[in-house]
Amino acid sequence: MTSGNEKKENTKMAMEPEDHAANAPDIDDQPFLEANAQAKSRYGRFNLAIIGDSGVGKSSLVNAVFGRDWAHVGKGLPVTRGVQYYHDDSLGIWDIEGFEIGSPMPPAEQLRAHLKTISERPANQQISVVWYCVHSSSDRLTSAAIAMIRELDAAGLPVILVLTKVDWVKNPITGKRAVTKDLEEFVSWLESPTDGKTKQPIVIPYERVILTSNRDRHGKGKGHGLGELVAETLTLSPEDEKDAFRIAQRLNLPWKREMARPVIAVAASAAAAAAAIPVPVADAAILAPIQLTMMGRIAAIYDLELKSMLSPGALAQLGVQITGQALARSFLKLIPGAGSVIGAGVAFALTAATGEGWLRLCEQVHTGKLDLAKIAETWGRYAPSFLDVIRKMTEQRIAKP
Ligand SMILES: Nc1nc2c(ncn2[C@@H]2O[C@H](COP(=O)(O)OP(=O)(O)OP(=O)(O)O)[C@@H](O)[C@H]2O)c(=O)[nH]1
Ligand SMILES: [Mg+2]
Repeated sequence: MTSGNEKKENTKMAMEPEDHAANAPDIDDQPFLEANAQAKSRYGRFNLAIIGDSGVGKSSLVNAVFGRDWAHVGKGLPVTRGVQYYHDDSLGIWDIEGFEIGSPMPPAEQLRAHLKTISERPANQQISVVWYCVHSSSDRLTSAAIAMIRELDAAGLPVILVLTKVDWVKNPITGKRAVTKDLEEFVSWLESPTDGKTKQPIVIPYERVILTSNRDRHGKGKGHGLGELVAETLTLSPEDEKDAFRIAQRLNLPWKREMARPVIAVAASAAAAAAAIPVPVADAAILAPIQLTMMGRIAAIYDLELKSMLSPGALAQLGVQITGQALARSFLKLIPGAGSVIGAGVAFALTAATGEGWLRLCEQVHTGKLDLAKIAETWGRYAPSFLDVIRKMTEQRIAKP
């Protein structure tokens, strides 16, 4: 890690007037936008169904896991009575009401009708995983809930039983947090459920029980069990929808880094190939499309929609700064043996270091710590320093003996 001070100095170095505007090539921002749009459409949308009685905390869970205000996820389309569909590019939520009291139709039949309606919708709206939400103060599942879980299972949908609003109480002696005795009993009933009347074992085909809360009893804190909930949801997602889920969720950043690193590796290799015959610094712009494509893809992994969020001017400005011609020129004097041309090693290192910097910037935007509208001004703080580039060159040498 380089210190903040070091970073600033290096940035200043890269921003010397001679490196700027006058010699800056016109950057075509198309590869950036195209790669972003293509990656977004390739990853597709993750669709979750969330079922539970009114007020159990469904919307709060969605907000906590996906970082979207339910009401703002998109206009909820009342698909049919009791069913709403909310979506944006990467996430679709089927919000299904428990069941209507007093309805002449039994709950399982109602749900079957809802599932049929959903199955007739387009392919990119089909449910991958279901969170069946039950208030954790319940003492058992109602027969209606059991019938509905069976209905979901029969439709081939994996169900996570989410117990909501769990109260974790600190034991005053041990200091450990635990749930109430009643909830422990509920959970053990769920593990080997029996019929209320006959006491005979029954089957409830859910995959996992997860205890969650969005806050503690004082209305504070980050919540419990949400990490487990996203891990289980990923496990149960169909193979070709796992990436869409990794993108849609906001709790697990390492998943996104794992997706972004291979994108950086591919771009760094492509840059090295493009500079296999060393390129004069003045022609460093040949690396621009490669780097911009990489950045557009990484932005998609962080669920950032560049086109609607950045003005064309900001994008072009960013492109000029990012694609590293200014960077290359000021660095090259310092890189031993580089002279005035960019060789494969330097192209590789510059691209890899740029990718890492961009990844960190995207993380900041994604977590709401940085305003996307300000990234052109902020990029200097994330642009790779001379040391970052040297480090990448060294790593590359170690990797290729
Ligand atoms: N104590 C506590 N309250 C919660 C928790 N989660 C949600 N709430 C509160 O419970 C109420 C209902 O939460 P929602 O997320 O709106 O529930 P919902 O299931 O979406 O409700 P409907 O949309 O009406 O069906 C709100 O006042 C929340 O603030 C939790 O984990 N603990
Ligand atoms: Mg709600």
